[in-house]
Amino acid sequence: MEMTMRWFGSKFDTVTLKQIRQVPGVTGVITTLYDTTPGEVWSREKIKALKDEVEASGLHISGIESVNIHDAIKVGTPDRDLYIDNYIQTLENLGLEGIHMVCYNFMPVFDWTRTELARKLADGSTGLAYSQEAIDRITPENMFEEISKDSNGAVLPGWEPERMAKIKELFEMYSTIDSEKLFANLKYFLERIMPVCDKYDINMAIHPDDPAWSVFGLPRIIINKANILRMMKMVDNPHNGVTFCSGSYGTNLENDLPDMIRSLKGRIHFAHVRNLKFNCTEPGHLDFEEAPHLSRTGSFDMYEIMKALYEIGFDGPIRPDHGRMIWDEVAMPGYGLYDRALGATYLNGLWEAIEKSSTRK
Ligand code: DNO
Repeated sequence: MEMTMRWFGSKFDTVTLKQIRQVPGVTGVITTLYDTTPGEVWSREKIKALKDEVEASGLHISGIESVNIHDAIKVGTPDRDLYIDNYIQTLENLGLEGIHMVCYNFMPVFDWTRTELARKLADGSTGLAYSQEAIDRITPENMFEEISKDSNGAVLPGWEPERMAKIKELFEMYSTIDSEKLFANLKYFLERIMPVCDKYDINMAIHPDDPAWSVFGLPRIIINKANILRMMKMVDNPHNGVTFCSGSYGTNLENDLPDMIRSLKGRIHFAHVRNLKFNCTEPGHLDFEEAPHLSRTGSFDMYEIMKALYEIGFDGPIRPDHGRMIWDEVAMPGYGLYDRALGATYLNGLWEAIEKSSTRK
């Protein structure tokens, strides 16, 4: 595996490449052209400029998170082919610049969904949190307003104001889409992009829906083992793979994370590893917060997760996922420097221990 950190670009991120370069063991960044809109072609020049900037810092681009999918593709409207053509062009330009991993998601309307971006945790830090009771009380529009208040001025990925301004329209667009249609539209999209992925050896890594169930009545399909295996099979090409995100699949406690990892051998192209702490697991009152990475501070056994990745021979990029805000840092919620650097160091430590004890056998 290669340890990486997500970086949103110098115009958008409070964390610098220089800082990332100094986190022990981090050699690459996962980045994006954050000011492009879904459906737009990424020019080779812009990709090259981003690559040059990253490489000048002593790091390299380990993958893209995300090249977002236009709603026409998810909904399957008649103009979807035009947007798929643009996506193919973007993939080609990335391939020509030597970038081989692309993370994306197929979630309708919202990307990840949390009800709080700055819940005060017991140690005085703040972190992202989800409460079912809060979701049941609010409308999608209110949620956007609530969330923006705590965003520290940052534009959150998947929650861009221009997009949220059209939220009613978006819900309308998806009104006839159920899980089966979403699966069919995903299949159509994947079948069309596989040839360019084969040509440039680009691993597509679908991100799970977070949380791993339907929210506000919208269908969500990348939520459990059965559905991802169905997705792998429906377009059975090694370039059709997944981002294994422990914090997203882990929202549903029925998901056995190490078992899911083992069942996806060869198809995990990217890993997001983080912990959650469940305060209440009763349906209807479900409540969790994003804990520090360390196993005993949350509900997951991070050693078992890393061990499963090691055992399947995972060799793609991995990144610590959302961090808390600690030490008075002001940054994009989930994406400050300090707690993610602690996460990277802890995950590197687990990996080293797993690797060494396994060679000794
Ligand atoms: C949240 C992220 C997601 C992820 C997208 C991938 O912090 O993990 O926003 O980047 O779902 O397209």
